[in-house]
Amino acid sequence: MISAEKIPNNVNLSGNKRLQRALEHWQPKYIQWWRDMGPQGFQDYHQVYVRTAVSVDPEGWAHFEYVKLPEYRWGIFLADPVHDRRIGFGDFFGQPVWQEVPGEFRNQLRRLIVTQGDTEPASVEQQRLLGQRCPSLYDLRNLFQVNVEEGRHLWAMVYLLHSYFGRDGRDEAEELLERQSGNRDKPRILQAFNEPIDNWLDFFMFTMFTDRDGKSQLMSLSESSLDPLSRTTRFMLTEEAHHMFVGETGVARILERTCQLMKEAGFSGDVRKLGGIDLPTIQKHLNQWFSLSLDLHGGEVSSNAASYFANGLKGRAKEETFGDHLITNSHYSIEFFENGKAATKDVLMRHAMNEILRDWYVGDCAAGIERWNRVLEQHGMSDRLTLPDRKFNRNIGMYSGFHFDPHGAPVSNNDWERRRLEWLPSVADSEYLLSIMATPIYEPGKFANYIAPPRRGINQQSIDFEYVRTEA
Ligand code: BYC
Ligand code: FE
Ligand code: FE
Repeated sequence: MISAEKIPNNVNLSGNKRLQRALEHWQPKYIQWWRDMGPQGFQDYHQVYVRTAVSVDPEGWAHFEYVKLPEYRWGIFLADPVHDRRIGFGDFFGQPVWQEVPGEFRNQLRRLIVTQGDTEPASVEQQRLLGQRCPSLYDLRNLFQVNVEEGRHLWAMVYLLHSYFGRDGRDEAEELLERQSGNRDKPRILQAFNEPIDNWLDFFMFTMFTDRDGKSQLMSLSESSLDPLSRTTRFMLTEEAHHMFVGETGVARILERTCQLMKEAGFSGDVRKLGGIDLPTIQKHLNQWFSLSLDLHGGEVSSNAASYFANGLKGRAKEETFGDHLITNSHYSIEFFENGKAATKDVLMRHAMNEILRDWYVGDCAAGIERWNRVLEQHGMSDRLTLPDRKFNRNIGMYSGFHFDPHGAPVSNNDWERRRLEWLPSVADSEYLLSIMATPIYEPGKFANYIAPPRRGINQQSIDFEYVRTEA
């Protein structure tokens, strides 16, 4: 049994017996899910040096301790309320925000919360084998930090479902533990969350690009008129920053090591012969996860998105920075692709909300690519990584059903089949990556050959700190 204190929270859980009981009922199912579907081989005998949120202020937030993963204290935290907060966009602009779910928007809000909630456990499932292939204890700890926080994000959505959606909220909370990443019969809702993450290059690209979609979507949900949703997602955003840090620095460290190995090989040899990861392989994984994550923003023209905006459920990232929050008659130019040709057309801006958020996302990714290229530059390399065009490898929206190369030029079906493995990871690439990750590194301060050590440790600990320890 759990007590309110065992679930750290700032929602006065002990003062709400009905909710407390509902969560007490859900909690053992969650733990069972974590044991079955969470990090394989790291349930009972390992202690991990993780950060646990015990309150939303900076001190409570930076609380570090060793814990066994199933004993992590998954908490429920909402960012502090904003006094007299008003609806910031859409048809109800300027009215007070909602503390309860309006009946007419119940289905839409439930769907948004369920979709958001579904991604969180999905990512834990996708990453469950990585601990057995880790490049260092430092990285192993970062993987588990990300995993427990995604678990906490699931708790955050389950809290909303239980608190505001009655019986169907409870049912949805159960189903969040029943769908499974990659399962043929009951897959996760969004496609990127059914893709395997077998190796650490995939993991770093996922946390760079797919967690950044988390940032996009959480930013837009934090604008929501439903105040508890806004406050929950605002706090989740503070955790998201670390996930993207893990991805960005992970790839940067691989790049650094690749540059060293290229130099050792006299720039002529194959980096793979030295056990490193060659730049084309890195670019292919970048292409893969960036394009999958573009799909996560939905169709370019979407009546769902228009309705979310009109009803004040989901805004633009940084809505307050826009001049017009109603945009009833504004238009937005989108590049259509018809009869084999591109043609720019104006659509009602409210229908283009997914594309507007994608614009923000692409810009945020581009800044990250520039930082990666600085590593190549510092090592005197002329090679550069690039973001593929947003039409490349799309399965959602108006470019799906056509093929484009990474520069955005249309290619025929035949050419696509012939050339796609120049642009996307092949089975041979995956096999190579698995081969260099087959032996995990569990010795403090040691790093796999394909990745450089980080600049510094976690929470001012040294790099050779024992971030994960095995119980005697
Ligand atoms: N895969 O009207 P459209 C995170 C469906 S990541 C499969 O354009 P809409 C995290 C769509 O449901 C952030 N299906 O879509 C990261 C619709 O179906 P119906 C997660 C897709 O609704 C790392 C149809 O296609 N949060 O937190 O405007 C680790 C037409 O689509 C996909 C959210 O997603 C897809 N990719 O936009 C851990 C926020 N895309 O109606 C965690 C909540 C679309 O025809 N979700 N479809 O049956 C949303 O805001 C929206 O649902 C979406 C889609 C932006 C995802
Ligand atoms: Fe998350
Ligand atoms: Fe995340």
